[in-house]
Amino acid sequence: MSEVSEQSRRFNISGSLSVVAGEGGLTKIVIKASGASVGWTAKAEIYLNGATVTRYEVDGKPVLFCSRTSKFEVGKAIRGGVPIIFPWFGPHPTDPKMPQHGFVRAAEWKILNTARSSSGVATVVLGFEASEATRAIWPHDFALRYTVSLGRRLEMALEVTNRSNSEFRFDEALHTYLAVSDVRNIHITGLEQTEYADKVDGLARKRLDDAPLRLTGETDRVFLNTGAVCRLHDPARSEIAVGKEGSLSTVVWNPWDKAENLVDLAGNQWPGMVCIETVNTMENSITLMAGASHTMKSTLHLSSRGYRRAY
Ligand code: TA6
Repeated sequence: MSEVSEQSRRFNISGSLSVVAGEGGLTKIVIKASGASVGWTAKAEIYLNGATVTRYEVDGKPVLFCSRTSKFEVGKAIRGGVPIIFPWFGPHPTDPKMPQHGFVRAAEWKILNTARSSSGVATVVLGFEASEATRAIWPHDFALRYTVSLGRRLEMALEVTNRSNSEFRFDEALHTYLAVSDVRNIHITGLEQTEYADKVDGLARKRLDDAPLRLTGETDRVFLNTGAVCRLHDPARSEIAVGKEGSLSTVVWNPWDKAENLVDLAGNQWPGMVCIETVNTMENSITLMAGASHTMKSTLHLSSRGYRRAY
């Protein structure tokens, strides 16, 4: 029996969830949910490669961006959706040979559990654990559990457990690519008056003023010490709220014309996306005691007429 068919047998939920072969033959989980009471339908897809949520739609409207030129290959990060960054954010702090953004976004995760609630919410739990290979890169024992719940909102919770006998410090991110009509016409609220490190200006420390954040060129900002909900306002689409728990950093990124240097984001796709990432990095990195766990959660909610705001 193939790996996919064995996982289908164990984890499929009729009418809600199926394990199938996706792009490049990579295993993906397709999830459907609907709210009979108020008539919404939602769909999501998660690749076991990096436990990457690559698709999230509400009433047929896409919330996430995934590059048309993304690779779908074993050991390669997917360009789009919600890659998981752990245990360092950005370049490795000391070794330039190490992969950017850690090593779990290009690793194969395992399905631990699937379920559907009486209200129609479908949940998948994925896992990834330290191994000899990871300890050779990052000398700590850890376990990750990633819980994705699809209902009217998409909830993604990353739990890190320290299985070492000493504390360790780590960065983490849910590196969310949101779909927009044109990044030059959107604005983001929720980060007003917030300090940030500007990665396009030598990490200079700045503070946003009272105006909503509008992007006018390459933007790569690490907002710090903020637990705020961010709202993405797009004149051509419904508002998207990015809520979070257990996270004090928020990153806003669009490569603008530098995207042409990214083979998996080529073809002038950059106007169609903006990253609003749920993060812990820099002075918000997490120090975890031996045996302890920490959970960071990101929630995406597409506002549309007739629904009360989740936040
Ligand atoms: O989150 C923003 C960022 O750190 C940018 O600096 C840019 O490097 C982006 O991540 C994408 O990184 P990647 O390694 O996926 O090309």
